[in-house]
Amino acid sequence: MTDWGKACEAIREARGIVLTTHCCPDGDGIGSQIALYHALRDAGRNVYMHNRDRVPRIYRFLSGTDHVGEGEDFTRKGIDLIISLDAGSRSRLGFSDIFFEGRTLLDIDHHASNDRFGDINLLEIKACSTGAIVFDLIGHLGLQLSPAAASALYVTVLTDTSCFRNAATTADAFELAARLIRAGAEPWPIAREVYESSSRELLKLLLHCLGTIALHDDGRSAWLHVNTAMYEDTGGGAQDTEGFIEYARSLQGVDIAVFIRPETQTSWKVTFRAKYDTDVGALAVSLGGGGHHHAAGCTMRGTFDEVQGKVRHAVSALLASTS
Ligand SMILES: [Mn+2]
Repeated sequence: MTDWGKACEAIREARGIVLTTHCCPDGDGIGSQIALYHALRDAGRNVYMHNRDRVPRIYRFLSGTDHVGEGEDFTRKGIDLIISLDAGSRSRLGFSDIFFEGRTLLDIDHHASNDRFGDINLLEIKACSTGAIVFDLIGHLGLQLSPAAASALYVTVLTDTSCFRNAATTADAFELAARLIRAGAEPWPIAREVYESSSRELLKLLLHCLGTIALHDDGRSAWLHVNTAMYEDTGGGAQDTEGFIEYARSLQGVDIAVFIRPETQTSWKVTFRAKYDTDVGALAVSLGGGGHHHAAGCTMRGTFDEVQGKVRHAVSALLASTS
């Protein structure tokens, strides 16, 4: 049972609210944040947005993104409620302890691996996106859904269903999309912004990345990576790599796709996608990360070869157990 009462009460009673999402934010994190911001702001509430990392370029067309603060420091006074959107654990937000001190933490998320890190947890594992939970929350709070908020929520559904293709693509997801369109979201312009506005740097980086494609496990796993040298060569960066992994999953016969990119100087971000029933969420958890059944990830320390070796071992073991 989802405890809407506690979440609504915390929001109604808060003096100041900050909305935040995970590091390297995606369309669901940003869209959920922007939508809830508009709904609360339109109701005259004292609400702010702050993330550790920048809003990716492809989401900056959403109205309100220029009000999103960034960086590890958040010094605004009078904030007594933090709302975390689309993050499965507190560490995914990327802030130090001081950010959380003396503030109530409301965790709104749909990741199966969510560790209930909030003082209040609004978790709907079956929701197609965190935005779908935000949509219901806006209704429970009796707030208005403006066209700007509807557009932001449409982005959450579009991106977390991989354009209405993956396992999250349910009748509920289509029904929500229809309601958002009736509330003012425009599917074609939004799809153009998100999927048809790539920079040249992104395409150059993709070219490098596709050159690394490797098949293992008798063609059941496909591997792609980028590295710092490729960023320097192309002018592209980590934020351009969202979706690269889909090229690995697109190969016939591939069950697990793996994408590896630098996270810091000594660690790597490893992303997993599954095409059939293999549980990459559990795989990511076993490697210290988390996520969904078909889409997950983790961060691992070491050299590229060390990290790739460990992950290859884990993927091979998982595929051997399911063949
Ligand atoms: Mn999500």
